[in-house]
Amino acid sequence: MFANSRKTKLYRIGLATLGGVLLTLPPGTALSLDAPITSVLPWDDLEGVFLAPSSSDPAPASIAQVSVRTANNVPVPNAVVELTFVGATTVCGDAVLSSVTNEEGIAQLRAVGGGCANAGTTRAVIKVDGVPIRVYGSYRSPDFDGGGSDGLVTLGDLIEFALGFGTGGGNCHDYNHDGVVGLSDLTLFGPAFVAGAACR
Ligand SMILES: [Ca+2]
Ligand SMILES: [Ca+2]
Repeated sequence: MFANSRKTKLYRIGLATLGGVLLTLPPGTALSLDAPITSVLPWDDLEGVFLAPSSSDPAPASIAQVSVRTANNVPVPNAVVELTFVGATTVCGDAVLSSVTNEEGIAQLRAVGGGCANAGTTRAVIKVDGVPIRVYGSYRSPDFDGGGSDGLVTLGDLIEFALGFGTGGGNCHDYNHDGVVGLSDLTLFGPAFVAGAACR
């Protein structure tokens, strides 16, 4: 039930933003989506974007499936899905920040990179055909050593993770936004560190 209310909140943010965009669009601009039914998984569940530098076995949480459907629940193919960040982010060359929905209305984004941005009303935005459908308040990554990101998950990031373990309060390594750096975050940090994730 909590998850549903969270998703409803995200969707309302999307709709509110959509309303703002509609008011600012030039006259005559056509929109292919009126009130889209969308999901962005797993980032909706994590309540933010999870980035990880490149590795041979990419972190599943860094790969998002964006589902776009009309208000009547019909898949929307050929829609351009774009992800942008607001803040100091490291984006690796093999990141996929723009994609097109297939016949099932699904597009895949790959947040390959690092960095952390918190305490912002707009830190990451996903648009469909230019219309914002998600506005996330943060993005987080194992590649963050307390000062920034360098495209590598190394000892400095491990130290920062370890220092934060068991604490909360908006820590950059609380990837699932449950208020504490815990075991669920370790399952995301560990593989990136062990694999020596590094930007290509
Ligand atoms: Ca790093
Ligand atoms: Ca957590």
